[in-house]
Amino acid sequence: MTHQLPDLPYDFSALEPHIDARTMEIHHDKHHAAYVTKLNAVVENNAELQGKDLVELMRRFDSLSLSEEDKTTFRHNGGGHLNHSLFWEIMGPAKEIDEELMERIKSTFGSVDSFKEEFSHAAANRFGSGWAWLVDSKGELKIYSTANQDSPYMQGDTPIIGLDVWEHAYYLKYQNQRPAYIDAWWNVLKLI
Ligand code: MN3
Repeated sequence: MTHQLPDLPYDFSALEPHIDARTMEIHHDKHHAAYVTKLNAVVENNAELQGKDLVELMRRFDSLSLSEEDKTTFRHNGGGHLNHSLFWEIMGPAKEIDEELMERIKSTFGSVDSFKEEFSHAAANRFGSGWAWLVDSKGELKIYSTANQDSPYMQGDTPIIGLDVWEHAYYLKYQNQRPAYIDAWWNVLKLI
């Protein structure tokens, strides 16, 4: 197997009460695991995807010569694997403030509060399933959202902070209250 499900770097319950243990367990053990399984299946069928770095492949997604069906499978599951692998790492039960990132955020968005406001707006207004992102885009910080599991690497950007706003990320605890989940999530984002 080429790609592997990373271990969660903390217990399922570590992000309580903001994200509940059952949601974390299903999200990691079922959803993320399924992306990895389907990614490995499409890699196995396409030599073009074998032995290559996933980020590198995603950066040149448009030029991949897979069948349309395999390209869609790779987009959803390669993106899903990359996005969730980052998501687990940027969260934690205790803050580990990234001072350099904080300074960049302040100089780009004016203040941490205005950054949070703009990011939360992008997350709340992503229609349907997707992600909100803080990315490095050619040296500049930018906020936007993507649909489904589309990765910022597909447009040449590097994701720094990503928030999963698929219903599977919050529905057990927050039901249809996505803004309440977004508000709570800032408590478990360890970087800022
Ligand atoms: Mn998810």
